[in-house]
Amino acid sequence: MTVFPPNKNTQPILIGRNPGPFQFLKGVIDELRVWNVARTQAEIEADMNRELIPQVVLSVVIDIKPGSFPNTIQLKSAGVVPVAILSSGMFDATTINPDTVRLAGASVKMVGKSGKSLAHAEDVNGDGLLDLMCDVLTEEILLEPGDSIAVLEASTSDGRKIRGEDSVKVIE
Ligand SMILES: [Ca+2]
Ligand SMILES: [Ca+2]
Repeated sequence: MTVFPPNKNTQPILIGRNPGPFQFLKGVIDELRVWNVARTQAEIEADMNRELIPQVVLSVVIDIKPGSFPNTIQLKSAGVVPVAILSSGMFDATTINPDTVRLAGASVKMVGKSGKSLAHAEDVNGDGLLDLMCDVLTEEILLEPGDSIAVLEASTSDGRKIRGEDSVKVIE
């Protein structure tokens, strides 16, 4: 790719066009980026080899307090809130890294000396696909009384992002 103009000046930046006689690039320009610092060859190469489009976040179905409704969250309780992340034909919830799970900011409770996340695979909704059951710490939940939606975000072990939400009834 030709960088033009090569020197610092007050000329407008041209992209896909020559500064002289009107001459336009015959082609397509994609993933254009402008930096306010000079970049090294290595940095440019690293970017070229990396996925630059924003990562697609996969929407998944979650069930806070499986088998129960409304999904009451009592903020001052010291316990945990169980949440199931459901698998589908498109998505295997057991590929989620439990350490990355955040339900309204709250992480999965850790147990044991090695700090293992309190999560396990279980077919919560009886569709034959194993889902991921997690117990998140109530004290970490960033919701207020009256809030009606809780969002869960997590990543799979291969780095894909997922997001799901469920209704909640938040009380003091
Ligand atoms: Ca529920
Ligand atoms: Ca299931």
